[in-house]
Amino acid sequence: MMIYIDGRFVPREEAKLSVFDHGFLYGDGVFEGIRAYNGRVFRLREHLDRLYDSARTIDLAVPVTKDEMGEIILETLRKNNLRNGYIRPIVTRGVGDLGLDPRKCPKASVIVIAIEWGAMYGDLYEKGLKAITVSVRRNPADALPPNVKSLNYLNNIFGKIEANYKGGDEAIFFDTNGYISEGSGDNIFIVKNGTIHTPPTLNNLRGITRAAVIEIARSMGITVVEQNLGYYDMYSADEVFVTGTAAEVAPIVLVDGRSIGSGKPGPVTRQLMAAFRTVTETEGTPIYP
Ligand code: PXG
Repeated sequence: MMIYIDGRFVPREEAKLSVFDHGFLYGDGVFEGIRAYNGRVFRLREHLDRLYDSARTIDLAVPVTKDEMGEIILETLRKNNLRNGYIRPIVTRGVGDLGLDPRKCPKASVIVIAIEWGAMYGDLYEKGLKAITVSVRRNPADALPPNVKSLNYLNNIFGKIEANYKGGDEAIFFDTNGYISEGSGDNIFIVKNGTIHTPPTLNNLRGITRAAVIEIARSMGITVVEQNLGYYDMYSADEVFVTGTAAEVAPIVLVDGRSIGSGKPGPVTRQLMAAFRTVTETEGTPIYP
C-alpha cells in the first residue's frame, strides 16, 4: 500500500506524522471519505468542494489547489492499482508547539490513503440495521458546525459508544432543539405514505450520498421534502434509511427496539438501493483515462 504524504508516495510503514501535528494534538484539520466504483471516483468534485469549504471554515490554508488534490486522489488510486475502493484525503494543521494557537503551525500537511473496502454493513443491507437514538446531542451549528468534516469526531464517537453499549448498529442523533440530526457517519431519511423526508442540513453533514439519493428519488418521481423531524416522524415512519459514502444506502428496521413499518427493508428503500448501485457503477471521474 502506497500512501501520499506531503508530495511523496511512501509505503504505509513510512507514512508518519509528527506528534506535534495539531491534527493529532487537537483534532485540528479536515478530511473526506470518497468511494471509487468500477474504475470511477464517485462525485469527486463535490467531495473536493466540501473538503475546501471545511478547510475555509476552520481558516486552514490547503497547500495544494483543488485540481491538484483531485489529481493526487486519482494518482493514489493508480499507485495502488485500485478500481474500487475508499479514499481518505486528510489535511491537518501541521506541526506546531503544545499551544493550540494555529498560527504556530506554518504548513498544513496533506495525506491521501486509498484502500479496498466493500460494503460496510455486510449482510445488514438485506436484514436491515438496528438503530439507537442517543442521549448525546449532535454538535450545534453555533459550536462546531456539523457541516465541517473536521478531524474532531468525538461527538460522533460518543454517540457510537452509546449505540454500541445499547446494541445498535448505528446511532441516531438529535440536535439541541430536539430535531433529528443524523447518524454517527451517515444522513437519515424517513419514508411516509410514499414521500421521503429528511432533515435540512443546518444540523448535519451535507452528505454527498444524501444529495445523490435525493436526486435519484426525484428522478424516479418520488417527492422528497427537507424538513425538521422529531421522534414521532421516525417511530411512525413506514421506512427509515441512512446514507453515506461508507454506509451507502442502508435500511433501518428497528429504532430503540421498535419495529419500523413492516420490520423489514421497505420497497422505497430497496428501489433507492438498487438505483444508487446503478448510478455509482456508471458515473464518476475515470481513474484510468
Ligand atoms: N454524516 C456524518 C457525520 C458523516 O461523517 C455522512 C453524514 C455522510 O456523508 P457522505 O458525503 O459520505 O454521504 C458522513 C460521512 C464511518 C465513517 O466509519 C463515515 C463517514 C466518515 C468517516 C467515517 O462510518 N461519513
